[in-house]
Amino acid sequence: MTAEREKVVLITYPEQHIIKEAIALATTAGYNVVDVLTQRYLKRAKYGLGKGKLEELISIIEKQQIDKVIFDETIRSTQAYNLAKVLKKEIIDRERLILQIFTKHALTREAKLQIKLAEQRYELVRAKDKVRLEKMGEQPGFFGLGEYEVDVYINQIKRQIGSLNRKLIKIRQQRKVQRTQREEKGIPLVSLSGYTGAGKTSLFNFLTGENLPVSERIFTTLRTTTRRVLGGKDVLISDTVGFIRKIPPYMIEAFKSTLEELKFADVVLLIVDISEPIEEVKRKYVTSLNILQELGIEISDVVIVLNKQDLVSENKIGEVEEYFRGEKLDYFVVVSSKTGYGIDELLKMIKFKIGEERKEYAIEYSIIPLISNNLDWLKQYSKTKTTKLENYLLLEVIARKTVLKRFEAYLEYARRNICTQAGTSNRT
Ligand SMILES: Nc1nc2c(ncn2[C@@H]2O[C@H](COP(=O)(O)OP(=O)(O)O)[C@@H](O)[C@H]2O)c(=O)[nH]1
Ligand SMILES: [Mg+2]
Repeated sequence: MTAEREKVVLITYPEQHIIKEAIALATTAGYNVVDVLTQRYLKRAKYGLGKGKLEELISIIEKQQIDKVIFDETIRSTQAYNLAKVLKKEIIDRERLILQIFTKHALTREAKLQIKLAEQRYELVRAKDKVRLEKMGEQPGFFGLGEYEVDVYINQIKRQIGSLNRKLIKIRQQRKVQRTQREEKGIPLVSLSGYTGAGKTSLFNFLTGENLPVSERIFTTLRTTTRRVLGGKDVLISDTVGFIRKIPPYMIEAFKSTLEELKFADVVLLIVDISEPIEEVKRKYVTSLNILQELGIEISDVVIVLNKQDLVSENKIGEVEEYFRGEKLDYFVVVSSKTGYGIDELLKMIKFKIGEERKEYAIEYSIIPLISNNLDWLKQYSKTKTTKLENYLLLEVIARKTVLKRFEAYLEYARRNICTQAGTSNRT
């Protein structure tokens, strides 16, 4: 498999955590990182790189038969042009790399369109740069385009952006319908989230792979047809695109829609790399939680997975646990996706979270016509018993928490509707 991957040399900053993230990003995008070059400042005018580093890069490219160069910064058109001219290799800058990762992870049509939109915005900025260069006469005949053709090119991009925006508006109107269709599948879904490099894919592989004893295998992936059974039920698991430091604002929508599947999950595992300095662990955890909340995920559906236990001292684990205990979270667990430490406990928590609950609802007869479809739906995914009482219908339900939550949302909506109707008729 490695043989098919394109070989890249990665240029980034010297800080350890930045190098780690850059490698994880490149790997996630499907590249084989064969060498890493670092420099304290990557925004030098001509090449982004200093002269010495540039020579080093040229020799790496020759010796190791590099296919492409990844530049872990945003790169300007002039720099890209200068670099490509000297290196004779395609340069992928940080923004393009992130776009490639999003493209790989986009499942829905909306996510795909959002990414196309971000790509066009990326192009537009650079096209403007090209025009500016043309006009200043800095790069006569840059990319072989005349001034007229460049304007045509820019207009083309703008038209594309307009058309993508219109398609997205339409899709948003249809979105509600699609979401319920997916939810109605009724199979519990566990989704992995967390920063790039935290260990999502490693955990995914551990949970779905051969390293678990057969009795513990509960997962089926979204990408294969193999199904593993837990007490007569399948559980789906999905890996997602990682959170990334410094996402440019114009990519946020693409990022969010790529992560939309998290909203369908019964349980969201938030993977945190505890081998990083404690301050970094806290910072990333807080940011991750904010992202999840922004996406509309309830904290009660989240299990914090403190990963890479095998790299950390007992003392540090104590410190980390103390912090998370202070956060008053119900569910966190220390694991290693490498050795399997803590995985049993994690599985127990998952099973508990997707387990069934019993609840009772007193439903006014007046709203029953409004929720009759929802009642049919509920019956499909739960065990229900109804008793007719004088003032209301008593509904006893045993179902998964997500099913119950969904039903409660319908119920609330119906009740609110009845109230507004009553309110309006009072006034008239
Ligand atoms: N020692 C150790 N390394 C791990 C563990 N989990 C992941 N890794 C390593 O961390 C890096 C990033 O992991 P990956 O699963 O690709 O992270 P992702 O970006 O969140 O999918 C890889 O080099 C993994 O081998 C772990 O529990 N222990
Ligand atoms: Mg991954």
